[in-house]
Amino acid sequence: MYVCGITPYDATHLGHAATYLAFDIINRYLRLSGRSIAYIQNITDVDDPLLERANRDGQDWESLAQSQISLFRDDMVSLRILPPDHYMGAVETIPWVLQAISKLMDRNAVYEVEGDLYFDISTDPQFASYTTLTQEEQIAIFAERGGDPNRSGKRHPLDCLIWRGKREGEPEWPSPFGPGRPGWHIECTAIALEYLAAPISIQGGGSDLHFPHHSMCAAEGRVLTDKDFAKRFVHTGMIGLDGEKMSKSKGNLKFVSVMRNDSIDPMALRIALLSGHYRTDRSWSGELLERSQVRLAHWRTALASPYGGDSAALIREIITALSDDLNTPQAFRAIDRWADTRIAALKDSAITSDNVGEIGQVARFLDAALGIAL
Ligand code: 5CA
Ligand code: ZN
Repeated sequence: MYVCGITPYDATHLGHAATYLAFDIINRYLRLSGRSIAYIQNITDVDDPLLERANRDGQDWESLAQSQISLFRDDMVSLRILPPDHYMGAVETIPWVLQAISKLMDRNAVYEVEGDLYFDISTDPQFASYTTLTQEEQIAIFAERGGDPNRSGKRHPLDCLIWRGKREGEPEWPSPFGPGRPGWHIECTAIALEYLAAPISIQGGGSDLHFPHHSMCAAEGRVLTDKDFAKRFVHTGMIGLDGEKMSKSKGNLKFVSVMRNDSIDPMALRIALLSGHYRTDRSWSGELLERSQVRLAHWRTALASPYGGDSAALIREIITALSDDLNTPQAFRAIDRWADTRIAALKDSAITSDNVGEIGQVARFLDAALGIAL
């Protein structure tokens, strides 16, 4: 499983957190069901938006990236997200990108425009076969997401940059094609194929990456390997705030680290972000956080209660829910019902060996399958 990682500025907002939580549930589910899984994630630690932010703030781009990566890692730990097996930055994987570019060149899929190298999308006859967007829409989104459809000298507006030649004031690395830095899409293609054989089982990320990013990776991967790049593309819905997508460009971000500093229990954030289905766009609100805090307290009370509740039935219900395209809302409703039963039993039960229940088993299962530590 390859999941697109952060560009390390303005991390970690609740949208990022929701996306990595969804893949954490997939990771846990596959491991629990006995599959072996290699989980790879990148860090886009050199790219236009990061350099622009560093310039804007008069900050060194490397120290900006390092500080945000370290914040992100602490946020992931606090949210109890299992770390990927390999977590690789673009800067440390430049040799893999150079290899991939050479191989694309061997396949006549690369051309030069004034010192910059472009991937020629026409070399993949299936380019964009996963999208229903018209070509006009593709070009508009490509431009929004850092593409340069109007640059003269390009063969096709959607051809994407894979090596950006040296520019004054920008970081650069030596290469057989002249000094420069890697383009965005080729970074994920190269890192994924270094660890995983095509077709990889899952390429994942937020739905904002569907086009162009994952279409470009798919096309580059197909030209590089003569195989499909991924068997499945898994895309998470966008988290919004007050009806708008939470994004760096809109500046309407809620940060996990700020909430942690405000002593908000990361388990309440985990419950809040997983209480909607991972594929749907959903909205963050103070009210959702409050409801999730109450829910967490309710589950904790239930766990501390000595009475009742059928733990085996609850575990079955959770597995059934997760097996249905990771239906965490349904799993959480099952936990609510189980908690209600245990708390209601407090009123009129006497402790007997029949109604104690396998409480340790429930706690361990919620931890293993849902990452929720009560
Ligand atoms: N570095 C690239 C991927 S190679 C990137 O998109 N970085 S990012 O920092 O912008 O986003 C990191 C991850 O969070 C991506 O998978 C992205 O799809 C996801 N994401 C970004 N904003 C949101 C949001 N509002 N809701 C849910 N997921 C989001
Ligand atoms: Zn990516």
